[in-house]
Amino acid sequence: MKFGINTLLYAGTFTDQNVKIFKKFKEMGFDGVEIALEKKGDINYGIALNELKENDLECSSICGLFGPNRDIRGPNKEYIVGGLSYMRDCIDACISLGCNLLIGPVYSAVGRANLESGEAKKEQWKTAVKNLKEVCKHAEDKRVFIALEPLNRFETDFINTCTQAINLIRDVDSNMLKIHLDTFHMNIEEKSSTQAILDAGDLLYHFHASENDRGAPGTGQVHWNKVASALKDIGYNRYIVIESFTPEVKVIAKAASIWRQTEKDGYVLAEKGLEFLKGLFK
Ligand code: LER
Ligand code: MN
Repeated sequence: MKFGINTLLYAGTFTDQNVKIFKKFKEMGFDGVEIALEKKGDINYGIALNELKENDLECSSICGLFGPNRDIRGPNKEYIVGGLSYMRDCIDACISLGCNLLIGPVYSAVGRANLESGEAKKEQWKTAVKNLKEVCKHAEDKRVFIALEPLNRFETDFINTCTQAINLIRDVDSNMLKIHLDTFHMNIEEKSSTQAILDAGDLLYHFHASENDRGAPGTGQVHWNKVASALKDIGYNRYIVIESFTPEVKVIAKAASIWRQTEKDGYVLAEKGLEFLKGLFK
């Protein structure tokens, strides 16, 4: 098992200035960094890769999040174009940073959660399948996997559960498309997080560790022993990335409804969470 940390804990828009933080991540004991890419051009990939190497870290994954004007499930054509081009940029970022995994809810805009008619939903499903097929061709050429993350009901009305993600992947029918599960979202949406992990099985390519209050893993109500045992059962040995947010990083605080501090700061949160996770998988 390898452990990573998502940059959203420290910066909404990750830029060249933020790479200085990698040294601290290494000192804390992380193996990798999950870089949240807001848009192409925010980071000089050469500088970031150099800083990762200097600190004996790797880029575990690129975290893709669609803002309001990027959305591949339609019907807005401009947003589809924006979403597809952003996904291609994320895949290219993966290549430049020596990683082979784009993760996150890259099927719809975060925060798009409405009551839709059955007909509208069916159309959106078809549109998402068509567009994911297209993006998967690019992913296949570049040998980059895409792991789709179900989100809770307040952040999307489209893919809330592992079963829905499996159905979408089945319809897209590409070997490049995989699943990414997050303990925070599973805790809200799944009947059983254990069952969701078992159902994902070999398709599980990425995992976010986040407490039920988005605080440090191990400090809240998530059933971590059951989660760990299910991950062991499916032979999961990829990255477990701590994903958490603080109110200081305004963009993501709004998107993920983070209104209060759960720890003194992001460093304490990451350190506490990592110590707990390492103990859990010892
Ligand atoms: C992204 O990984 C995630 O979990 C979302 O809830 C962020 O808004
Ligand atoms: Mn997540």
